[in-house]
Amino acid sequence: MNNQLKEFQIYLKNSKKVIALVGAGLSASSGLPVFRGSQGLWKNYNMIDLATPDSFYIDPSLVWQFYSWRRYTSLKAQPNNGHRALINLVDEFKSKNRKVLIISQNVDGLFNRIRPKIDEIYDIHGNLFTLKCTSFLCNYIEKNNFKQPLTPALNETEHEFEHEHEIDESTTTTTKNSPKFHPVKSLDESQLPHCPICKSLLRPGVVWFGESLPLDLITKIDNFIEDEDSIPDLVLVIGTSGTVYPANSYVERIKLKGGKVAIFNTDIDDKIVQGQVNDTWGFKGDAAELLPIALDCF
Ligand code: BJW
Ligand code: ZN
Repeated sequence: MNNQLKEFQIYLKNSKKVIALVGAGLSASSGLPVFRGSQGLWKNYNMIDLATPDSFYIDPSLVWQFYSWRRYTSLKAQPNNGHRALINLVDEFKSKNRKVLIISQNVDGLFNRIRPKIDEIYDIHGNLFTLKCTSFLCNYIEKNNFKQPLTPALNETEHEFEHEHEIDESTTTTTKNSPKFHPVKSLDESQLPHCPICKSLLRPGVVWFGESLPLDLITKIDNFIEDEDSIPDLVLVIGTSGTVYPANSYVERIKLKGGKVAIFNTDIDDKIVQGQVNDTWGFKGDAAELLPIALDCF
């Protein structure tokens, strides 16, 4: 067994308090695209440019088509062994009365497909299957809405996904028709999802740039990290670029408290992988393959 892995497993086995920060890379091998880099495109739009209140305000039709596609791809995807390994870690720690918290930036709901409710997993960026009313005067929120398509006009996103890997017979060459090559439909606001109470436009229950994260979760995370009676031993940083605040700030805060870091990512600095960075392990590769091995040490 590789020395780094052995050392990490001994440390994990003796840890009393562990946090995992999860990003899109965990769901990559379930077939869901990440946000940044060459994979982070949808119909030639940069995915992160669509994750803003301004985009929705300017063009709700465009943003709803994007999220309808995200809902559909997430529903079609299956959780992978990385999700399962993390749930096993939660169970293992709870059974030994140790503390564990999974902070997930993913909105795909894949953990919940394994087990509907896990108190130790916080979806800090919301969930694709939650719908919220856009009216300031209305507090309508619907959770676990898996209806697809949400409206008849949003149907086409499914159709496009089904044909993503079609063979283009007109040119007799095999093309991997990415969804980015399909034009966006122009939909009237009346064709988008509306609030059953006040009839205003509904929006996806996710956290966009410039929006506040759920305050209850932020407070619980702060308390978990700052509790002076039990300092975090370790943070697992899984499939995230660590570019988004406040999620990225947790790693630094845990380090400052003396916690060690273990990174699971397809793209890691060589120095980290070679064990040349203090208190940091780096495991380079697919998180869905690495986690079941690395976390299997109890
Ligand atoms: C693999 C792999 C495999 C691949 N195995 N690994 C200036 C102006 C305005 C705002 C700000 C500003 N400066 C800072 C801010 C705050 C802002 C922010 O952080 N901006 C930065 C970009 C600069 N943050 C916010 O606005 C947050 N709210 C907030 O802070 O409120 C207070 C405040 C407001 C205003 C100003 C200041 C403070 C809210 C952030 C919400 C982020 N929302 C999104 C969209 C959610 C809905 C949706 O999914 O559509 O969340 S953005 C997007 O990024 C999404 C993700 O959860 C998040 C993180 O991305 P992630 O998961 O890291 O994905 P990638 O693609 O970046 O990385 C994937 C990684 O996986 C890579 O490393 C790969 O190598 C790896 N990988 N395959 C393992 N198989
Ligand atoms: Zn409403």
